[in-house]
Amino acid sequence: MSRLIVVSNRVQPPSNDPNANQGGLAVALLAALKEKGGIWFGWSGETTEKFTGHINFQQGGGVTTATVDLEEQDFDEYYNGFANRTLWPLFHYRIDLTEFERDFKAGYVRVNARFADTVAPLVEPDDIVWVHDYHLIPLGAEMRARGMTNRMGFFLHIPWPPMRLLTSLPNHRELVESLFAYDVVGFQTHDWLDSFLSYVTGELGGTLGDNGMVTVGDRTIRAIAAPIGIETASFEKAAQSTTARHACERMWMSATGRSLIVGVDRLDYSKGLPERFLGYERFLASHPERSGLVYLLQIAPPSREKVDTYREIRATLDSLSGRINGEYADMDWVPIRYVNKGYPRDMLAGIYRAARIGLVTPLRDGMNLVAKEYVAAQDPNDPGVLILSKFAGAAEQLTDAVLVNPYSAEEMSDAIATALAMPREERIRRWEKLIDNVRREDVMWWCELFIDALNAVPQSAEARA
Ligand code: ADQ
Repeated sequence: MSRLIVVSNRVQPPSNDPNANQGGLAVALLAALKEKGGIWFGWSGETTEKFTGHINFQQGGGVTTATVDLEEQDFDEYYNGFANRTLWPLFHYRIDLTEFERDFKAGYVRVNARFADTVAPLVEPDDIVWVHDYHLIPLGAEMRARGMTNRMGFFLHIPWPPMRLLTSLPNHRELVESLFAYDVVGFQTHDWLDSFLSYVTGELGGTLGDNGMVTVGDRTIRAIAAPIGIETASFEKAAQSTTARHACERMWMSATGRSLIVGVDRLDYSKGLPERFLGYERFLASHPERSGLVYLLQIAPPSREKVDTYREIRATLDSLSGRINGEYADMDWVPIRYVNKGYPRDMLAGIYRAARIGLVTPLRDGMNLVAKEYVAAQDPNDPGVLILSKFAGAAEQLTDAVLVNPYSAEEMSDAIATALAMPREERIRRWEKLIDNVRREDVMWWCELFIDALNAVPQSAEARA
């Protein structure tokens, strides 16, 4: 049986501790690796003076991980540079924040080549290789250039931008053409897939065949939509754990009868946090009868703090929450509780369960797992309401949420009012449809969907050519 080689920017080390705070993606990939055998390769998160290619292997829970350190310059140009200052904003439609620097691109190409050099000796001819995310788009082409003929797939966790935006990237053709080194390329939604296909036909003169087959020049690949899910069963269980119950009770006690609205996001401009605060402010202004009866808990742990735009968003939110609280708070009530830290998964599940509304309003998001976690954590007899941005990938599956345009403070305000007034029967009716999807299309389903697509690719390079 062929082994699975997973390559991503960062690697989650396997852990035998059941309370370890592992994300759903790590859990799914580790489970797939355990079943098929193989290796998870990526950056250790550490920097070193000179790149050596020395691999640190770790074993645990039946899985092997392999990590390498990168140079400080790689960290600046590849990770903080091309990945997070160029591709991340551009792919989230933020051309105003996108930085175009030749050094960033050079660092990106260099690190992808280093990854290829380091991983190539670990891969056996029958292995299937699954590469993750925007950090590693050219890795497939680099591996092919080193003679690897394995079946290879690539999954993009973030949106694919519209053609006109993508063409503003210098050398955009080279980047997209490099995707044709893979055999299967996956996107979170049909929307992102369609944007990719329209670029390929419009810019690269590609042609579309049956079953997602796409041809450019002499290369044919399969492009699919494969929406990522969460570890639903275990999240539902987490929401009923003792820790979750305590967190839930703590929230209720501190709420003293007020309705809780919760937001949980990495502190990132794509998550639409200032717009969310402004939408909530509009709600407070237009619904004075609700004053003192509701509050917003926004949990937002900082991320990517070496990038200026991330420091700026933090300053914006500090001042916005201060202004709104200054204007509306009373001696026994603050309308926004704004917390900059992370919580363990069980506790988070309890907080979700205590909330009457889950407010998930990114301006653009590949999928958004918080929306799915909020649904999984609800009490089936008295579920809360999910308010979800139309521009999150999750909106393609979670159509029974209250869908909003996150740019419109008025729509956000109306949605909050609707959700607070929503009768229990309607909340239950909507939630049952939402949980049905979150259970069916969970993270293992996603993982199998992608691996099945890769397994369906003819094994020999000649047959694929
Ligand atoms: P992210 O942009 O990181 O992921 P998201 O999908 O929402 O966004 O996942 C965030 C995860 O972090 C969730 O599991 C959430 O519980 C956790 N988290 C957030 N705040 C936390 C806190 N304060 N404490 C503890 N945990 C917290 C990228 C893409 C998404 C895509 C995922 C997976 O941007 O669109 O859904 O990858 O493909």
